[in-house]
Amino acid sequence: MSYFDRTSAAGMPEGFLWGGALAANQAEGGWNEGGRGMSHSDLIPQGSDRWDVMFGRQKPVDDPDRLYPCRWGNDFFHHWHEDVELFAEMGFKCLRLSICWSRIFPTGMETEPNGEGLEFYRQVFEALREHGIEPLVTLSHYDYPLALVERYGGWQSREMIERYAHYVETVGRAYQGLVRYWLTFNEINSVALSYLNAGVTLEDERDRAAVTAAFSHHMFMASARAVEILHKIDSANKVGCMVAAGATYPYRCAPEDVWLAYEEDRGRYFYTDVMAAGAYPAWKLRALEKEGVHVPFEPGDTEYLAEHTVDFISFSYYCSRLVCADDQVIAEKAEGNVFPTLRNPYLKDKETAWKWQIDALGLRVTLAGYHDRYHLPLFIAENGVGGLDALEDGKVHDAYHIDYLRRHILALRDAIVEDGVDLMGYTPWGCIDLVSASTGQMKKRYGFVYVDADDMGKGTFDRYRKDSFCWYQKVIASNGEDLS
Ligand code: BGP
Repeated sequence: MSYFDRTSAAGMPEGFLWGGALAANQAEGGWNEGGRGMSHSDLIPQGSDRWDVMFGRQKPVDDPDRLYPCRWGNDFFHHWHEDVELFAEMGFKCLRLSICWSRIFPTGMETEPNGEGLEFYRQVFEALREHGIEPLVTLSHYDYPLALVERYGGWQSREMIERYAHYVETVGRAYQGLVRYWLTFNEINSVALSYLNAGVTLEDERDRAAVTAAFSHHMFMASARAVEILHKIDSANKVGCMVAAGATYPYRCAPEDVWLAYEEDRGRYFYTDVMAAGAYPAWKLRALEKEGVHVPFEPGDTEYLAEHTVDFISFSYYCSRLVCADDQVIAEKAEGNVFPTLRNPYLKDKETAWKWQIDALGLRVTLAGYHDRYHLPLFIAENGVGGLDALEDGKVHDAYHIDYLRRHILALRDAIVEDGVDLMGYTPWGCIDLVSASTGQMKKRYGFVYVDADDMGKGTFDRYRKDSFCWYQKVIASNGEDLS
């Protein structure tokens, strides 16, 4: 029997947090309701320039003739009651969701929070708890109050740390006892490519290195600040970081390729080295010095980062990556999550509707990598495959989705049982269909639950259980023993 033909992941630990993940910017909608302020993600348009805006190469503008899918998402804002019921029916032990900062502080500058916003999340968290579902809350998932972004140029400014700290303190106090697991920034390493994830638009690429170093440093300091604040509020709080992960493979066994793959992974580990191990690694400091890039360290920053490291590491995993040191070698590029990669010929037959490759064993490699390096608890905060689903007679047959998840659950089971990885939980991405971050489409679907809405935001927004819904319910009920 081959590795992925198994139909049982027996041996999963008791209390494992099975669940699903979503984020305010892609699910919530209700962008101009409940006293919410405008968020910078409300200005990421559909269309050919979407990537230019997202990558921070073009300034986002509010154009009445354009469509901005984050403004409607899957309308969780109006459907959360039934969504929580559906998650409970599947047996979720955990739901990863994010708080929209501008729902709490509409411009980010207020001293007093928006009561309606606080109340909204309170009700959601309470409903989750009533069903025994542990909320895992991302404090910042690709959205900042637009006013802050405009005022400070995003995380380029150190002022952002104070605004973020005030927000974290507010929600930390408001939800004390309701929320125990927190993530500071979604996919923090994505800022290396997508400056807008740091609230930055950089029309002049010449400043790239210095600006990147500055906003990354400020985000690290803010993340450490969140750790300090949340620990002070409640010593039971567990605070994690979140990175876009995926081990890098060398295209050939040429030492140059092996070294390049090592360098790529080291670049990914840089973020967890700072947030989990508490220091900038030597290679990074030397590289910055060589480039003549100044990191805006202030007195005490080094000690502060060392003191307030995270309790656990969470990451998204969609696929491994592949690199080659020689441009002359014929290697195709592949589509993938955030970071570019070459197309891996060994994964060739497993490509999906959006051409993201599938490598379940790569999840085990990735888990082992983090475990061996940091010896901290880990959390798979995102994983999944976006596909085209058809609703027919109220049913959706998404066998490809089940197959993807089954393979990845086998891999994570082996990481736990065979490799001794301390894995807290697994929250597949987009557990209910939502708007895609990269394409802005609704038709790129990850969910166990189908949402009747199209790319234009039209539809009934009614919810339907897919085949994968019943399958995952069985997986959770058997604690992974039954993957059939
Ligand atoms: C990650 C993001 C998520 C989510 C996911 C899937 O990078 O953290 O927000 O969107 O990727 O990507 P996409 O929506 O582009 O398919």
